[in-house]
Amino acid sequence: MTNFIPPDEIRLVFSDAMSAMYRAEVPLYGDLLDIVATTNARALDADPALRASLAARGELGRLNAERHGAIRVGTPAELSLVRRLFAVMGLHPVGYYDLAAAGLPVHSTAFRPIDNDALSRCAFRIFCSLLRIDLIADADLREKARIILAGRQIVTDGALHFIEKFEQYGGLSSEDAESFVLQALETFRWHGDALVDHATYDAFNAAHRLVADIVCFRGPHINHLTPRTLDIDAAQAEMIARGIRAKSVIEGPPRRAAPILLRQTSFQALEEPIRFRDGDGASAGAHTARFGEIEQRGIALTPRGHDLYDAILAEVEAARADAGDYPARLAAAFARFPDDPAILRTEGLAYFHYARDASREGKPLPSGSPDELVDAGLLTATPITYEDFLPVSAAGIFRSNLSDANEERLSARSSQSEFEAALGATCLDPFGLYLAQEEASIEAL
Ligand code: OOG
Ligand code: NI
Repeated sequence: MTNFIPPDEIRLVFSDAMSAMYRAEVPLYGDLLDIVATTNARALDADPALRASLAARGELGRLNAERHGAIRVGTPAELSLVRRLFAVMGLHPVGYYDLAAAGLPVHSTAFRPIDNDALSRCAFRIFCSLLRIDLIADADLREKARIILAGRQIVTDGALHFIEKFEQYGGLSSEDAESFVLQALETFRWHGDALVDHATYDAFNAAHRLVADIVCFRGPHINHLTPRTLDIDAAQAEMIARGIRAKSVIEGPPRRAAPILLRQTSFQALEEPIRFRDGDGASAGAHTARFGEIEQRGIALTPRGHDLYDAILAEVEAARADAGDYPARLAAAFARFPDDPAILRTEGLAYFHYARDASREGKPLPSGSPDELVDAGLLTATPITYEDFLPVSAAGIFRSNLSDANEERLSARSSQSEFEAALGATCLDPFGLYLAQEEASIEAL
């Protein structure tokens, strides 16, 4: 059993297949990919040092490829099933995001590669949300949702067969992997035929647009894909110049010399024709769910750095309603967040990977703290990139794609333990992963 295909390779094939499927289903997404390719090429031309550093890390080849996508599942059984499906392609649950605080009846995790080699081979990941059915206030509607969800099967028999084979033998042959990808793709395909009649759709929609999107269809259609941009401000401006309805504000921190965490924006979800099951026949309707997003990542922050980030973001929260003023307010508020990698490091705000300076190759190092050795020019400290998501940003992305979504906070307890029970696994702690990476680099010295 040595001829298994590495999970990273299965993920690579799967993410390319998802991209092709989504471009065919949502043509405007193809335009977004075009904008990303154009603005990335411009950014590289304008900054030879950036080009050289990306080339050195082998990142130019898949520069414009998708970095993540998102789905929404309806039940604990569905969540644990997709966890097993994603494990076949080397994706594991990291982080817990409670979105009820932002008025969304879901909580989420990110299925992602956990080590650096895997990330550099294929960085694709899936942001996955689970419906909190208890947050549907109306008891009859809640029961109706439960029955509909219990009656659907989101993974094909073929995909299930390969998931079980993977679990039994610890891998898949190349032939099996190829069939698995084709079968797995079916779970995320768009289905224009709703599972419900028009009146039922309207009732779920009135409860929350997200509930209608999750409950009324055959499965968890991929609702967006997200390529990487090297200049999110330029890409956003280009979307607007081309007349694409872009989200009004870029989520996350402002533009900075030393980028931190994650900045994201999207084009707004399209209204698409669907068919309801009405009486003996079908009736026509429309549903708004699918969009395209872009992301730009920066350095991963320590808990201390995150706390400072959250505190500053909270100060400008009220200004979000005014899209024109928001970028300036955001930038002004973040003026007190250090914007120099050396300060981020010495103040313990961000994570770094330490290595011997080229001049010390093969020579022993004197004793001293990593910071002292960096100051002495004996070590280099390279920022570790943030590979996770941000709850406030995620809520902003959700909301801008659910027109007139209910804004009031849902008074639900954050329940990571319930989520993990549904998942059938624990969500890994992102901070733990970054710290382990930093410590391993120091250990190796
Ligand atoms: C997920 C929205 C969150 C992100 O990048 O923060 C997200 C969804 O709309 O299902 O994808
Ligand atoms: Ni996203």
